[in-house]
Amino acid sequence: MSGTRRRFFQDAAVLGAGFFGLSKSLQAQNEQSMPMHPREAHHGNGAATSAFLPMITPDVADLAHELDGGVKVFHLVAEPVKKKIAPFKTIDAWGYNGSCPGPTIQVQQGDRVRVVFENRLPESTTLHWHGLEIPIEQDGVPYISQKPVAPGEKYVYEFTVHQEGTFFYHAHSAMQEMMGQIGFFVAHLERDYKPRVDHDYGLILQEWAVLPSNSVPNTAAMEYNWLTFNGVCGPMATPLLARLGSRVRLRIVNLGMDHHPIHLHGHQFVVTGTEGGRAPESTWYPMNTVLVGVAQARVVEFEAKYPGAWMIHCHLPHHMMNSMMDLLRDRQIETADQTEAKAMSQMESLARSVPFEHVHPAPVAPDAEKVPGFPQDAFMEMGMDEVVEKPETYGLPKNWSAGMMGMMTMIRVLPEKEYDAILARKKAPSMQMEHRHGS
Ligand SMILES: [Cu+2]
Repeated sequence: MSGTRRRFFQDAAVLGAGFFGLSKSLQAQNEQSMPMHPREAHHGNGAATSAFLPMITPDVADLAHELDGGVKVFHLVAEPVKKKIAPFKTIDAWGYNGSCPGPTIQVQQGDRVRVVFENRLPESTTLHWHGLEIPIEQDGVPYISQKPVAPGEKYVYEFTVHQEGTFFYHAHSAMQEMMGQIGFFVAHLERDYKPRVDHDYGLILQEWAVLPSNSVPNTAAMEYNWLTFNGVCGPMATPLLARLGSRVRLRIVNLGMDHHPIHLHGHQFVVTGTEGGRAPESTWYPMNTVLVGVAQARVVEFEAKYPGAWMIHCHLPHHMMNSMMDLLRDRQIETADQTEAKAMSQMESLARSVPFEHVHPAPVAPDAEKVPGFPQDAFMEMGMDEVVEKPETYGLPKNWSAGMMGMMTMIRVLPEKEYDAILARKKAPSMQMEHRHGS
């Protein structure tokens, strides 16, 4: 794309924002005079030097690129990945470059992109560029647009990205998709939209059917017992961070069998984009739950107005839990009737057998087992703060991890000092250790 054409798109975007956008952009300019440095939190290496604000994919790395003339060259390798999705569950997923989901690719609108793809899977595969308007030879559909890439073979994709927005790459084979073969492909504007955001985060929604004592996902299943954001369940998902008063963008994509209503606590957001790019501001209206359907991207933005640790989670009840059945291992479920005392004691012993130190912080009534239906969540809620400790969890209330399960993470809206304290811990991980030993 020529510079003139690119400028036209940017001008159109700013004009399209209208009066509301104008006042917001003035406000954003004022915010810029405040010491806000969200870029310092970014650990990606592919796009960190660009003018646009890179997206952060918590728990997933960015894919670095090299330049060949004007072409950004990426290397992607499809391969099996041992993936720890919860402290007590590691699965045999398939992904890219040792990562599941695959590493995040970030480019700029107008870029020429080359992806040197290598297949180290035991079967043939391709790479599809979901949502991108590219020539048919680059579409990555086996037999239709190309020959399947055989095990051990390489294939080179190359195209110009004339769109902006939230896209993704995935294998174009149903079972491989359900083995985990997806990654972000984000195309940025040269400068951000107005109002500009201070934080930009990406979440990939996936679901897994893995039987107890098994590590291989059942890709033919219709029911799922493990639900992940960026390949990890709560409480392993790394909390998102936002400075109090900042504007946050969340990009959410779904490649699974179910649609996920993603809910944000304590704030209202607007949907500013889909898998097709930016939505006009006239279409924005306040909400706090957005249904992210299969193959869709939903981009939401909000002002982080209220300090606290605010949940972001799928609201389907079965997607808000981890599979306790895994703790059964080689034992059998003796009864499915929860009113039986035997079932209750089994669940309790199950919960106690988790192979690391944890607590069940919520009290139960002395005669709980006399109440039909008990237990429900009593032994599901496991405090394991130390097991999942990292700089981003610093300062959370004791036993916070007992409230996090399944497709669940949080955004911590933090006043200046607390935000900076966590940033300091991210830069010097040893501080985290000192804290643990000192307390
Ligand atoms: Cu869900």
